Amino acid sequence: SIVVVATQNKGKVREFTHALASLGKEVRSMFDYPDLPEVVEDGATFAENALKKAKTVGDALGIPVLADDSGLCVDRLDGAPGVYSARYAGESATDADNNAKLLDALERLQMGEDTDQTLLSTARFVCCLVLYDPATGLAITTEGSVDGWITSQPSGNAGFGYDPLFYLPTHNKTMADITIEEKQAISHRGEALRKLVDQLNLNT
Ligand code: ITT
Repeated sequence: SIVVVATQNKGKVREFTHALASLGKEVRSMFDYPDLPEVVEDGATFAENALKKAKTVGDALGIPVLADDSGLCVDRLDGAPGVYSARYAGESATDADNNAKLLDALERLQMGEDTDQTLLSTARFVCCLVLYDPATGLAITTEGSVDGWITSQPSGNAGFGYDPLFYLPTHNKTMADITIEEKQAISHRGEALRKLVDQLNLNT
């Protein structure tokens, strides 16, 4: 069967496709449905934005839709970029732009200090998933997170977004150095998805 994910992020599509294949599900994304209404992501929280995406696309298609709103919260930046993670360096920022801006912000903070640390701050990835059914108006929400450090030495080509800067002490690698299977086992998205599947199984 098919699962529609209300996303235009190719990295997310790859991860959902991989995770849901083992459950016999085929993933479709917003790339497969032209002429969808524009989603306005102006919520103050991941949960609000995930619900907005799921509702906009679910109501337009008339079928249940899954949405993912996620981001990186950096402690030394008081939780930024947070809900602004995708457009941290501007409205049409690339992953490279956002990563450069993050390192710049943290390296500026370090300038006044007498240290030269590689690990610049603790941080966490957060993922909020919403599964919305337009037939009932009901939405199921789950959340996952993973703790790590922002490293001044980017590494790895796997994953997407801030993954090359997100150092995992448990692996002595960045999130972009590990495989998609390893990422799924520990990531914010993997955790949120397992919680969602658990809830759906409980309700059937
Ligand atoms: P959609 O709204 O179309 O799903 P988006 O990229 O705009 O795509 P978000 O608004 O949820 O998605 O922004 C999340 C940003 O946070 C994303 O662009 C990445 O920069 C970052 N991010 C989220 N999950 C990540 C992950 O697993 N690894 C690296 N960066 C991640």
